[in-house]
Amino acid sequence: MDILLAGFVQGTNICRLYHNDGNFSFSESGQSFPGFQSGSATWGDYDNDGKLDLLLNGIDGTNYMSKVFHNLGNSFQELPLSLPGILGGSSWIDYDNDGRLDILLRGDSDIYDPNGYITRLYRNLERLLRRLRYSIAIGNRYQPGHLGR
Ligand SMILES: [Ca+2]
Ligand SMILES: [Ca+2]
Repeated sequence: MDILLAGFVQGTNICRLYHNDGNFSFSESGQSFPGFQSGSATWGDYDNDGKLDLLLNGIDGTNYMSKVFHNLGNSFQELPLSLPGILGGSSWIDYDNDGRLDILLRGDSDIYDPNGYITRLYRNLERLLRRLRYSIAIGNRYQPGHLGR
C-alpha cells in the first residue's frame, strides 16, 4: 500500500505520493499534486477503470481548492471541473447506488462570507460530475437563501 502525505511542513504546503517499495521502504513517486493544508485527500475509482482517483480539497496557501485527479496508471491528470474550493472535508460516496462514485463537499468556501459554509453533492454522470440542484445545510452558519449556490 502506498502513502499520500499532505500538509504544512517546514513552511511549505506539500502533497506527495510515496510508493511502497516493500520491506518497509517508500520512495517518492514523482507525481505532482498541489500542496495544501486544512483539507482532505480521498481515493476513489470514479470511472470504474480499476485505478484509484484522487479527490483533494483544502487551501494551497492563498486559495481554497477542490480538485479531482484521474489516475492514468503511470500519471495523474487533473479533471477540468469547477468545484468550489473549500476548507474542510470531501468524500466519494455512491449516494444513488448506480455504481458510480459521487462527490460530497462540505466546508468553508469563503472565510469572509457568513454564508460560505457549504455542503454540496455532485452526481457522477459517466465521466461528468454535475452538481445537484440542491445543497444541504449543516452547522450553525446556515442561512436561508443558501440553496442553489
Ligand atoms: Ca479510476
Ligand atoms: Ca452514483
